[in-house]
Amino acid sequence: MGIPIDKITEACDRFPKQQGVTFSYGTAGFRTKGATLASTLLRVGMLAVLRSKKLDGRTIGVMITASHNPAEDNGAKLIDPRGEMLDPTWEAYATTVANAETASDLLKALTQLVDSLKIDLTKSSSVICGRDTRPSGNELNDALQMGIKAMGQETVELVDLGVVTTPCVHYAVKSRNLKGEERKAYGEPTLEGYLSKIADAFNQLMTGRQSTSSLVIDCANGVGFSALEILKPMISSSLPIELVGTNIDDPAALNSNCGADYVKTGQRLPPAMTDILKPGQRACSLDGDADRVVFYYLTTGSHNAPEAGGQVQTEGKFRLLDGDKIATLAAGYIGDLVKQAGLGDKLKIGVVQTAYANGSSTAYLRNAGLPVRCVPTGVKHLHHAAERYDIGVYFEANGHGTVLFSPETIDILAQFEPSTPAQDTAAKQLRGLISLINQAVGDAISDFLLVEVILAHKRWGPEEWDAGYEDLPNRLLKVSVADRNAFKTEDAERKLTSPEGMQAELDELTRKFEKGRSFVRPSGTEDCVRVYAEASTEPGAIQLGKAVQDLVERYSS
Ligand code: G16
Repeated sequence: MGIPIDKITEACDRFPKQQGVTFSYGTAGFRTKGATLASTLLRVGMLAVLRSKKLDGRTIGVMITASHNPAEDNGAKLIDPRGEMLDPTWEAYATTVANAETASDLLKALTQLVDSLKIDLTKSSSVICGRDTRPSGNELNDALQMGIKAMGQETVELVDLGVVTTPCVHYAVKSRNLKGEERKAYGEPTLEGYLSKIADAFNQLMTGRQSTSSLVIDCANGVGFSALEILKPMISSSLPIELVGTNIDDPAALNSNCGADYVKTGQRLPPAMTDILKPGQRACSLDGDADRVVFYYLTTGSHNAPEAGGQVQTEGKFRLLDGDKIATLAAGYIGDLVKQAGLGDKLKIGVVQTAYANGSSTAYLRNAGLPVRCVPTGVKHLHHAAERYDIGVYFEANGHGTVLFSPETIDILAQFEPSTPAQDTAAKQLRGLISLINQAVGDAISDFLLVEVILAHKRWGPEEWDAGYEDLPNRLLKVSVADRNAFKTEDAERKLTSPEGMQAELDELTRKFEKGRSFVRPSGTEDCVRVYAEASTEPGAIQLGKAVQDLVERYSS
């Protein structure tokens, strides 16, 4: 049985590739203007079928989203059978197939793939797809499904989850690839199945605890709102939530003046929170597909500000609790539970960060005796690194992350026989966390519930959480350049190898600032170069950021 030439050709005629446009599978899959992507989604559908056939019919996922990017952008992520990101070797195949200009180029590329990987086309295949609220989502979904059907013919099982969050698709893929009792224990592969699984775990973990106040959640005017409307009544007895950023009917509102990226990059409150958030109340922002979250609050009184020489009296000052703060909170709490269970010698915890992690967070974790690894940006890199630990905590500063419990750790906890009531309580907590925390990928919803559980158990408000360490002042800048690919990096993106000579200049600049640290890397999701700068003082961070921005502009002109 060969590839279905007629159907592929027909599908290619319906969704032709724009000549001269080059697509690449970047940090989080394909991502660009939604209007140019139909041909890519068609090919992603075909590739998903081949990947499934190659893996004996195991379910593969496709999520149509551009996450934190503006509404006119869109993208596609392929999801592997355990709910993890696509195997890196297939990223290259995806790029090749997406760039085949004509139907005959595409047929050639697909045939080559089938031959070289010895894919048995008679095998059945299974694909689950979902999309966020973007206006281009429907057309791209049509293209995707046409690609799936063209390649899968009568042997494909296709499940369309509709408009859902990205983590829901990851979860559903993992669930669908489990069988019988295992699936029953893990949860049903639907949005409702997912939300009721984490709501049950959350309510269990919150038994006898009370949140200090309601949590205000900015849904970024995206799909997170639809999911939270379903979740809200399920958790209302443990945690009252107030939703803002709920306008999913106006496409232009998505991620605009709201959302995790707006808050983290600008270190500011979303305008919709201004009249709602009270000092000392917890708030968080999701992004457009609800796979990342950052927390924040307004101060109630004095806070520690080394840049101003110690304690300063302020009320209503914005304070960010980003992915680094979530990682330190989670690693500390889980580490304590492991010790309380008497498993400190058996279960080792490690933390994975990227170069964007604030220097203070890394120092704090190391001082606490935790191993910390730095890997390149992208959930796929963090996830794999975290899998090496018994319990791997990974978070990007921008709020992407989760906590992974290795299969051996899950077994140890399942079979654990406590010697004391305290050990029993700690082990139960850990087992509850495994159900609450998305083990396939970071999820804004599961992550904010995790934070709420920890704060409720510690009886902490946001200020107590924040007091762990003081972030070094920092700046995150986007610089438009003619060709971002001219900027190449090594050492987990902390050093530039190209343009030649630029890293030496950057080092020289950085040395001028106390605790100065800066790096430059091309974005994998936007057409820009990102600059990160931190220093011991606020003016220092601003000055260093600006100087590095000037350097980027000079080298790109
Ligand atoms: C994606 C990735 C993240 C990454 C972010 C920014 O997030 O999943 O791992 O941190 O892009 O990447 P870059 O700096 O390369 O543009 P999202 O929320 O857009 O899917």
